[in-house]
Amino acid sequence: MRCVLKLLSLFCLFLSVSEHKVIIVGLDNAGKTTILYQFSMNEVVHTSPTIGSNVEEIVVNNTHFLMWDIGGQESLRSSWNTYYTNTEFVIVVVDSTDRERISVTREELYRMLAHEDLKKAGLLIFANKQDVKGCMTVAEISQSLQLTSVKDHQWHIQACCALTGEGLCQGLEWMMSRLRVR
Ligand code: G3D
Ligand code: MG
Repeated sequence: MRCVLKLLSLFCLFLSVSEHKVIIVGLDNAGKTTILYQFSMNEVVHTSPTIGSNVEEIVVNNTHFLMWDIGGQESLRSSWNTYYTNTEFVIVVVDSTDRERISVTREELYRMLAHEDLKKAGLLIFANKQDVKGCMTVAEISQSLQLTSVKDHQWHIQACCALTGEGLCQGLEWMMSRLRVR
């Protein structure tokens, strides 16, 4: 019996070590759900505004990510923190065409980074919709989000286009590289 329990706890440990929890946040319309489905199915799906959350398991080179796509409308943002426990990576999706609301993203970003449950989480920012002419560049978004002032979290910003999938793999690779150096 003791042996069975030990095996069971080792198995649980294995599961908890091999699966990494990721939350995908950002304002509504940023492209979160499109990104999640690109990761999970490699195809463009027709999304509708997410009420609550979607979750998918993504496996890359034997590394399992459990990705939660959380609704970004203003009314839902206050409940983001219910998803934070055990989160290893936060993916913030920015609509690079939405200059008006980048300051709202910044406020939400710093509110999140200050949260106790995300103290150790890595931060990946996707500058999405890079296919749209005249959109903000990675440099502009970094500056607006004041990323150089983020010292207590590992972070990376990646340009992408969720419609074609361009840039998404590089983002995942950064996450994998963070896991390797732990
Ligand atoms: P959300 O989950 O963050 O709210 P969605 O966002 O994934 O639902 O995407 C919102 C809209 O942006 C969708 O358009 C989607 O097709 C579009 N979109 C997502 N990524 C990109 C991108 O990289 N480039 C462009 N041009 N559009 C993108 P609709 O028209 O379906 O509302
Ligand atoms: Mg959505």
